[in-house]
Amino acid sequence: MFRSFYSLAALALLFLGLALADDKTLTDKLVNIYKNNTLRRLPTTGACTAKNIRVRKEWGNLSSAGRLDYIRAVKCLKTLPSKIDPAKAPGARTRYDDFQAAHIIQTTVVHGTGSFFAWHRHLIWLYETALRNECGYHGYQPYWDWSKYANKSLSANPLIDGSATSMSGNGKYIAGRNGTLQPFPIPVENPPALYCPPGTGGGFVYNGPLVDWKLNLGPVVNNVVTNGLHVNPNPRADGLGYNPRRLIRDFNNTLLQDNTYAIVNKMLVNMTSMHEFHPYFFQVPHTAGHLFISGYDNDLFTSPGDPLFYFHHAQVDRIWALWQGMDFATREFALDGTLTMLDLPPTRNATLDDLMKFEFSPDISINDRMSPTAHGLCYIYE
Ligand SMILES: *[C@@H]1O[C@H](CO)[C@@H](O)[C@H](O)[C@H]1NC(C)=O
Ligand SMILES: *[C@@H]1O[C@H](CO)[C@@H](O)[C@H](O)[C@H]1NC(C)=O
Ligand SMILES: *[C@@H]1O[C@H](CO)[C@@H](O)[C@H](O)[C@H]1NC(C)=O
Ligand SMILES: *[C@@H]1O[C@H](CO)[C@@H](O)[C@H](O)[C@H]1NC(C)=O
Ligand SMILES: *[C@@H]1O[C@H](CO)[C@@H](O)[C@H](O)[C@H]1NC(C)=O
Ligand SMILES: *[C@@H]1O[C@H](CO)[C@@H](O)[C@H](O)[C@H]1NC(C)=O
Ligand SMILES: *[C@@H]1O[C@H](CO)[C@@H](O)[C@H](O)[C@H]1NC(C)=O
Ligand SMILES: [Cu+2]
Repeated sequence: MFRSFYSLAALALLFLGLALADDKTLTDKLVNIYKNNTLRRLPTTGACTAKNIRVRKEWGNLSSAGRLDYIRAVKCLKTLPSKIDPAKAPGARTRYDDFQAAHIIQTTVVHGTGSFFAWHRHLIWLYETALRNECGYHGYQPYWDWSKYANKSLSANPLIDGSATSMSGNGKYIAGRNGTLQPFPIPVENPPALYCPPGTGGGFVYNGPLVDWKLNLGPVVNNVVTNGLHVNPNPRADGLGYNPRRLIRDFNNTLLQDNTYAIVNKMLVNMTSMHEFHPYFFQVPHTAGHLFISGYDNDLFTSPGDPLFYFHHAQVDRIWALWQGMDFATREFALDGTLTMLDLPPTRNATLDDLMKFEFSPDISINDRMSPTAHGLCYIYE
């Protein structure tokens, strides 16, 4: 009760006091409230305390050595053998592919559903753990702060500036393209479709550490509108066959107008119920971040083929954690959504007891991935 009162009082004060402050200042204040609320309820001894909690940082806040260590570890995952049952994903060749395979298999039940946030929270944690335990990475999963770079040139973001300490840059520009249209993945009447305009790349990634990056799985979605480069279809309809190819990107900064500090603030302060927060977040800023990266050969199913996926989804996880941390009493265990994407076709609401599947890793309940500081998790975002 006290905690809840404290948080609401703090939010009310922010309303009055900071109405005129700029958007970034308000986001910083909200981050501090989240950190405060997260740290002050941790026990002083035990597995997760304010002293030993792991800190996930914005990529620009990692040292050069930290960035190089991360890049090395991601490339290492691409050299280790796959562990997933080959009957599930015969095209998976590397450890990196396992995570993408799990995402492809689970796509239609973990997007626009009640498990969307919790499922991706666990996937990122499994990925971070593999980078650390199997490839000797010393840090934690960094995130991409969309808002920080939303109105700047692409080269202002050290994550994607194409330098040796970035995750590589844009794809080579290909003019005269039409954009893509992703059909809804489940057969329903009058299905919604997702259009992505052509951006500023469209070709293969040509600079930075990922120039030789190979995708093995997918694509799954056959884009209705053709684009710049021909992408061989996967030998299997489910996209889980072997289809080695290079990485395509098609950055478009304009799409990040849906990801500004003002929008983040509105979500954290004014979207007080999960029933407002989840559909908006899933459909607008989350989708915009994906479409920023690429419009084609980077569909809803196969998007973890590009390592930028984990930075985007760490930021999605961060904004959810911030939202929860504004007022744990009312928000920590809030769920919204059913078992089917956008409730098409209609199904029952998801519950905390529902199990989520990871294919190469044991099932886990939604309940056990609601908190970043419980059930074996212990991290906070800067
Ligand atoms: C965080 O908590 C400390 C004391 O625990 C307090 O002094 C500080 O003002 C708090 N900051 C925010 C942003 O609430
Ligand atoms: C980027 O996205 C905007 C907004 O959807 C669109 O108008 C524009 O055509 C896209 N492409 C480029 C190169 O700006
Ligand atoms: C774009 O669409 C037009 C009209 O449908 C078509 O003629 C053209 O071939 C398409 N361009 C590409 C690159 O596919
Ligand atoms: C970016 O610029 C546009 C147009 O000038 C403005 O409306 C928007 O608020 C700006 N966004 C950020 C994050 O500064
Ligand atoms: C929340 O909504 C109120 C009323 O519409 C508005 O004045 C305020 O600016 C909003 N706050 C944020 C952070 O968007
Ligand atoms: C399902 O959840 C929504 C809000 O997310 C709620 O309005 C609705 O009443 C719930 N349905 C049932 C049957 O509990
Ligand atoms: C980056 O690190 C500095 C110094 O530790 C900190 O003050 C700042 O808040 C961090 N920025 C972000 C975006 O986390
Ligand atoms: Cu996803």
